[in-house]
Amino acid sequence: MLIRKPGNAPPSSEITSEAVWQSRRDWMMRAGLIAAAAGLPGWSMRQAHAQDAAPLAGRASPQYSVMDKQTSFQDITSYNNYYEFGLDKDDPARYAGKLQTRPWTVAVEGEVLRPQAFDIDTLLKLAPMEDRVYRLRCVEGWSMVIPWVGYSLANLLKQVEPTGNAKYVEFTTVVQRENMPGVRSSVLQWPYVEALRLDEAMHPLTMLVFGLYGKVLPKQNGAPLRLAVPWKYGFKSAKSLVRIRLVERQPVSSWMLAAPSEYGFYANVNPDVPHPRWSQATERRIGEDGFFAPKRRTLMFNGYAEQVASLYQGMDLKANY
Ligand SMILES: Nc1nc2c(c(=O)[nH]1)N[C@H]1C(S)=C(S)[C@@H](COP(=O)(O)O)O[C@H]1N2
Ligand SMILES: [Mo]
Repeated sequence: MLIRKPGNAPPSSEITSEAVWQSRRDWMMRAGLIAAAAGLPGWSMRQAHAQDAAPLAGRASPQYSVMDKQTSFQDITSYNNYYEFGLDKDDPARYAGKLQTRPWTVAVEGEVLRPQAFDIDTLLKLAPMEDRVYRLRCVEGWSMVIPWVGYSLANLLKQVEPTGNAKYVEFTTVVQRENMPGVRSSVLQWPYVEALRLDEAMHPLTMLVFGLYGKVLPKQNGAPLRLAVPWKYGFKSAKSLVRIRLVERQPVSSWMLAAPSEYGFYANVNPDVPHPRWSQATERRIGEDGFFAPKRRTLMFNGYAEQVASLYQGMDLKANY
């Protein structure tokens, strides 16, 4: 088990090394200035600006952090899936700059006693921010280790008081047609919709994320707030949330609509259940494993079995993929 136990927590400087940060940022700024001086438009300049994010402090949360080597900020923010901005891995970093993240409200509604529209500035203060290092395993076969900043989604769900009829939680993400070149394509149905069972949504590991590496979340990673559900494939961790609805029946997600035999509702990381077109037994850690590196074994529930396996007791995880 690779979860940190309380007592051997690393100093928070290890989680967010400001010195490393600063020097990387300086380098990027200089690279950006050189690009501008050379008359090079675009990508490198935008990269430089994208790193100019405001700090967002959290307290270290060793009990919910893994000890794996953290993926670099550069890789986390330049190798993305955010289909609203395009299908290529560098499209989100290239185009997400136009995303408008203020004003921003999140409607929390449905089977709740106190439905409410939360302003982003209210959500930023709703619970203490925590630094949590999570694994992210994409269904495509790559993985990263990301130091998120945020808090358990349960903090928000408790505020609205779910009724006895609430069994599932549906997450809807933003559509800004004029700012999102990818939504002209019909690879997925927009808005991007994901969902969890209520007990999964209430699990303390399920995180509402506002930042990474001690900074406000970059737009390509789902600003101003997104989910992180570390024991499920990455597509469950919906970005740029605008609505959270508690419902009685299991919602149909965008990925289930697009390819029901490939993407199920549960989408728990499971090395024993292959995707119909490829194995899920191994993965490539971005920034560490080259294409010729020995295969890294994928862990059941992405290594979080100790915390979450009990949620699925008695369930056939091959049928409920
Ligand atoms: N709205 C939205 N959320 C999304 C996606 C997307 O295309 N649109 N892609 C998902 C997928 S497939 C993954 S692997 C993760 C990637 O998160 P990251 O770019 O922060 O690493 O975001 C998920 N959330
Ligand atoms: Mo993914």
